[in-house]
Amino acid sequence: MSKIIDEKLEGLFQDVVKRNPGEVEFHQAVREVLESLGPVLVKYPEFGEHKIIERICEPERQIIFRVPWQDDAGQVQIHRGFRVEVNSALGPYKGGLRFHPSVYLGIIKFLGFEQLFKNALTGMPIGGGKGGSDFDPKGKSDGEVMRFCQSFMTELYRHLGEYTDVPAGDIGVGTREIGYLFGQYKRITNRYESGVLTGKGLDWGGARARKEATGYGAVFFLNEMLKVRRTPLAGKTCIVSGSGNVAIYAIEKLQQLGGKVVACSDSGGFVHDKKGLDLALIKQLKEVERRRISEYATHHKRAHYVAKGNLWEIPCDVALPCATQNELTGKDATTLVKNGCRAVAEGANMPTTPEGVRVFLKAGIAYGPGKAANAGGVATSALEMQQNASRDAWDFEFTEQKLAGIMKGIHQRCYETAEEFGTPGNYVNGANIAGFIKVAKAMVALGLI
Ligand code: NDP
Ligand code: 2IT
Repeated sequence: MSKIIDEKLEGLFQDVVKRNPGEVEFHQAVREVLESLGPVLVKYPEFGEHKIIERICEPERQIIFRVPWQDDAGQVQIHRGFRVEVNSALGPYKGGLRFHPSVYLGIIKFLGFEQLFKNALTGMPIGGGKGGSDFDPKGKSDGEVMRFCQSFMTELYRHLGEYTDVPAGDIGVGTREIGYLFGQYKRITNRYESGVLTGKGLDWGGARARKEATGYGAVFFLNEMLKVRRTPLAGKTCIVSGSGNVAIYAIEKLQQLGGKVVACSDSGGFVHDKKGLDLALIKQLKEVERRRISEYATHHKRAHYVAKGNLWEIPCDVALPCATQNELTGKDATTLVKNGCRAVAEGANMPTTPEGVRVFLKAGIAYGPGKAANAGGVATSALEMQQNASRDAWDFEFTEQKLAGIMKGIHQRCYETAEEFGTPGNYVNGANIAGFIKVAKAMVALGLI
């Protein structure tokens, strides 16, 4: 990279920090992408002339709104809703909604920024966006969640549409929440517009394999990385953080392919079961009863639960962070590598801190960053949109095959791009560069809009 480009990118980054004060996760996501882009600006000087990076770092539209609702005790509650429409050069804004008390603008902007490149990598016609609220669905009754979702959609609906902006789930937003959101959208607009939301239930326009897609996709990506290294997944000891939608289906696919998954977690702590996790029990506890993972150990005496413990200290061959951003630090990465971990695939968005990423890259292990490894969820959302548009419903095997093919394609794109730009095996550069070039070329073609 030339010194001039280095300085230009550093200046661009400092502008982003100045224009978006306090949004540390957004700064982190931007910095990580910019660090890959020096050689791209040398190869494509027109991206600099068209100020593509400056434009990408400024979302097309940012919507912030009040969400008032009434709890079961009759008390009025006020939350804040967000939708950040990052970029629509490749298609309608697409990306999930996160309901979690930690949500603020900086989290939604980082997620939307990552989403843009991830969506580009899938090769499907979808732009980037993200939304959510600081509402916490945990511990709320179905009625409270419904009233919140109805209030949220009463503002958001005017910004959505199957050709405009298509939300889906993320942390705290699953089929239940998507159902209430879709019901309110339908009621307000008087349109059964299935393609306006993805992650719907199978009885009302949802796609088979969407629920499984992010976790399965992360394992397909992992498997592709292992194939390059001629290492089989079967027999490997694996750990997975989280025990939500992504974690559960990552565990399922790891087990199907012969991996031995010995630990998973939630925000309270982790459970360690040396015999291998009982996934049916985890599904029952988490998907059906909405309980804490600590209860796993009350059902299986052989397992032990560690409150507030550090999951990454468990020795493993393969680690899949599937909970949340910055859950795996530089120190954790060092511990993992020291204990023999040779492959990491990120089901979550930006789960590894920049220090952690550096440790993995330096150690030369197979490291698949979230925007590549977890793209199977949004890719299958795009398949759901396809089925909705053609009023069709594909079977599970067909859809899973498509997902597997898409993940193979993403892996190949990242692998080849990393090589082309002089950093073979570096999937961080591969993903950032391949995703960016696709968006940038479309933006140049569409003119200054
Ligand atoms: P869920 O809400 O289903 O599950 C989230 C899991 O992560 C829970 O086990 C939760 O524990 C844990 N978690 C959440 N926040 C924290 C925190 N601050 N500290 C520790 N643990 C935490 O969400 P998903 O499984 O859908 O999402 C998980 C990750 O995957 C997120 O990063 C999301 O952005 C990403 N992702 C999701 C996709 C999807 O299709 N759903 C697609 C691509 C990426 P607890 O219940 O205790 O809060
Ligand atoms: O981070 C993600 O890719 C998601 N939460 C899924 C987005 C989607 O539109 O399916």
